[in-house]
Amino acid sequence: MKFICGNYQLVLNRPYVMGIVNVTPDSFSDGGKYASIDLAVAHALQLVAEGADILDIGGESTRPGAMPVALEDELKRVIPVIQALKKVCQVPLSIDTYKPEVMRQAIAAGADIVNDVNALQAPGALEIVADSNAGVCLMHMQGTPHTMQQDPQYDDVVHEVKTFLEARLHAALAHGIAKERITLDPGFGFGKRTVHNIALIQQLEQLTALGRPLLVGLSRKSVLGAITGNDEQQRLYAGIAASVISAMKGAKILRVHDVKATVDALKIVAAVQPK
Ligand code: YH5
Repeated sequence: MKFICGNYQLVLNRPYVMGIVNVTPDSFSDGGKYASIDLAVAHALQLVAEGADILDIGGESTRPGAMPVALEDELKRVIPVIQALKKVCQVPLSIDTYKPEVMRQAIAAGADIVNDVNALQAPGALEIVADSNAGVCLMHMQGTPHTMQQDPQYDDVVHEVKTFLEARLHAALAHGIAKERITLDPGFGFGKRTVHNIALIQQLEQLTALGRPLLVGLSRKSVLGAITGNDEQQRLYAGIAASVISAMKGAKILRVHDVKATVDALKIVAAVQPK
């Protein structure tokens, strides 16, 4: 299944690994103005060396309860990182943002993919992506990052996620975004309890019926902690299991922190896939 993003055509004949690059705030006390940018670029190049197929650059945390980041601060973090990576790296660059102005400036700086946890629902977001040649990831979330984990409720989580993603896919198509430019994501941990996350993993195949590649982000997430009892720094093995299961259930892009471990695990999956 083909995914066109910027000047790249990804064939997705195997699961691709999207490495997570968090651009954390500048420290006041040490390192100076550019320290966090240099650290993010160095980390990104390390992930490419480990086998990342795509880099996902984010300047605002969307984890449960996280505080929003001002537009200007987010731009100051992510735009220099995209500009620097565009010069030295061969893989598609994704911008993890829900803010249309960040999308616009990131695309101008060379971003190939808009990864939006809000599925292009902000005013102007669909138009900005439509007016570019960027690929897009449309993700499901119930609520907002600030409140989403307070009381998530579903009658049928798989059906509701599927219906939402189908509606956002149609909205994107109606705005002139070609279907080959679109990926879909159930949004693990975004307004979901453990039971909801588990149901979505169990029935991931159902979402492949939407006809677009699935992107899955389970790396280090709370559902892995809920099942294993491990805190965030101790979720690598659980995350590898989740990536292997997702790949075997048809996920085409895996968004992970731990690229080398994931790449190795996926080689085993590929070796046993019927040809
Ligand atoms: C995603 O699933 N997730 S940011 C909480 C954690 C660990 C990690 C409690 N952006 C996704 O990674 N984009 C994020 O521990 C995403 N899909 C897409 N497309 C949250 C995150 C995290 C949150």
